[in-house]
Amino acid sequence: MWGICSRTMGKVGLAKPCGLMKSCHLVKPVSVTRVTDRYLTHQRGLPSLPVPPLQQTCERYMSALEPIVEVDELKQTKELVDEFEKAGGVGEKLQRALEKRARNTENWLSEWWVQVAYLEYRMPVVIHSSPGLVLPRMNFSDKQGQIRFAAKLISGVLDFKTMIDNETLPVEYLGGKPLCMNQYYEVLSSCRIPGLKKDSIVNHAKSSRPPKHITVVHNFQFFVLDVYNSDGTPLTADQLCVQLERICSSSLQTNVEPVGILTTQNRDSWGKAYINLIKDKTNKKSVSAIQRSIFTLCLDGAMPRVSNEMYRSCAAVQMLHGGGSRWNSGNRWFDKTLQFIVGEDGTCGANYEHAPAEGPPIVALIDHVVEYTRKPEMIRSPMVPLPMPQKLLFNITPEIKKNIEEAKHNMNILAKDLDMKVIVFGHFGKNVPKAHNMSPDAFIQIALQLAYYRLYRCCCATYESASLRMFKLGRTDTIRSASSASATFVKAFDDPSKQNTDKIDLLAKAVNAHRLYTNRAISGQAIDRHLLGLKLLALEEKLPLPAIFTDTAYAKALHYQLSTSQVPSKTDCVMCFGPVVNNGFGVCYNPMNDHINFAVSSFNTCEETNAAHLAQAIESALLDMRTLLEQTPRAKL
Ligand code: COA
Ligand code: HC5
Repeated sequence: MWGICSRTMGKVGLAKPCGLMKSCHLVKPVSVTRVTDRYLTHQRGLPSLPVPPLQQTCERYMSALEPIVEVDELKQTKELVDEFEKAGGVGEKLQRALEKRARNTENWLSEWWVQVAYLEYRMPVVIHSSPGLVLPRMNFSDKQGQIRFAAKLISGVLDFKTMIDNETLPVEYLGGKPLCMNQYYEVLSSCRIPGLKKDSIVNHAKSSRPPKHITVVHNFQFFVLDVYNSDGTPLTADQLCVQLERICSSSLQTNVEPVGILTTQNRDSWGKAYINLIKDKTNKKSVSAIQRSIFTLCLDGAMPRVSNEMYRSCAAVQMLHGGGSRWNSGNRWFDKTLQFIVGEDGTCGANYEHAPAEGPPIVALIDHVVEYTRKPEMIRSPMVPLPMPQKLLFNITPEIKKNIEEAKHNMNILAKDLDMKVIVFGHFGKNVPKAHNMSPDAFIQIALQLAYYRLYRCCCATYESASLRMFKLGRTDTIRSASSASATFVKAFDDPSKQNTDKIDLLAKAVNAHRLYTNRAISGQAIDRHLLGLKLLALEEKLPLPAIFTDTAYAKALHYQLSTSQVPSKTDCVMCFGPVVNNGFGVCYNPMNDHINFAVSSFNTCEETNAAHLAQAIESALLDMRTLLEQTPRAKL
């Protein structure tokens, strides 16, 4: 599904996506600007996503193919590309139409992107689309601790929500440029809705009566919990604790049909089952309460105890899919944009449905929540009687029961197929590359290239997410990390006939090429989303699909055996996602100053891939690259 696009940026780097804390307001003082104007003023000031020049994309596309396709194939593709871009050719026509679309829309790409990458994508959201996020292990190991922490967590989210509602979120920056803040308004009170051919998203935050409740799920049973008092103040953590206790004690039975597991299905199957489910009025009301809620809190049952060494990998699995129907996969509503997960043993994290937003805004919210929960106990509250949280009822017909059984079966196959390895690379973090005047992200990406090459003796199409949030409503483009420079470096690295001074020169070239690609990508000058736009226009206009898009080289370019993403956080979190092709890896990393968290995933059904092997190879590549830098006298770095 990520068969789609790319981008760049300067050495200044991203104001950490959690840059909420470090950035400042762009807007005028509140006294002269109405609160609701702030956001609009900021958004209007953002540039529109450009349409890159056609020739530039064609040229860069050819370069991107070099390390991943054979020479003869490249020659053939060159002919197709020349034909496509020639004066008066179909490429020019599509380019003009794309430029027109760009003039007439706020962002020529974003709506298309949400449709193509998410809502029309029919694989289950679980593993294939929704990322997981693991928080540092919390200091509790029983039900009481679980409830207390969950209560604080709810308070923390409501505290962040106040900033969203008041539009007082500090603007974030990337490379010194302000970023689009729209995604923050899409993550709360929203939900994906399954359809027969494509899904949709509803966002109730913008309704005239925005929701005041969250949904809590415990032992597969859903509850509506009002989190605001009638005067509009949020319930205190103490009050929330009382309410969560009431929820837990009224959902002790475990032999309940796990309706939530339906959301793990392939989207077309779920779309059908959904229509059937909500035929019943009670079911419809219950589903609507979940969809409208601010977010979902999953109070998970205990998972099997594991060694410290295995802990993070198991926690990542719990956040990504819940462990199958025997464990917590039914204790979810995977269509919900934001689900917080609190386990009984201190394992905490989140799972989010990706369509409405990228990782960084979610991580900023979570960083805020974690900081909030670390503050000493908050205000004691007067114990006014609170209404009993309302349990959501479901009438399970034989057909729904059958759908649940199918969903359980498929979820268990999927869960069994996921191979996940989390490592904390503790030898260094951003500090070492920085000391050698190299971009840490580029350094890590080149290490991934080296690790992959060492295992497979070839380079593969590699995807790295690049933020397009410098532009109004911007989402992402692709940084293609496999370049000619990276290929030359990885081939030379273990070659005993090469001098270290040459290797270090090749490393610097590879790192710089990556940083250059990054700079281009984040400024809207990468190739993948542009090519996608041209292709989608041809489809929309019902034109014959240009040959460059049916070419095998294009298919190879989009078969990302390495699907990667840097997602930094202030808190020591592990972010994770699944591979995007059956014989590939998902690699999500969080570079801190002195260590790097990696989550590597692959599928067990593919015999050639093994998450732990790649994780081990990444560790060795990083260490060997550092040794090279440290052993070799500094040349012209
Ligand atoms: N010498 C010394 N320091 C350098 C350097 C160099 N040559 N190049 C960069 N640095 C510094 C930066 O100034 C920055 O410093 P900081 O830690 O004080 O902020 C730091 O190293 C990190 O920079 P770098 O590693 O180059 O990466 P980046 O932060 O610019 O991030 C991307 C690169 C691609 C990850 C980023 O542009 C991006 O797009 N992020 C969003 C990704 C995303 O959305 N992921 C989730 C998708 S759902
Ligand atoms: C909480 C971490 C989320 C990271 C999710 C992510 O990186 O998603 C990518 C989004 C994009 O448009 O590039 C897709 N990817 C997982 C396939 C890399």
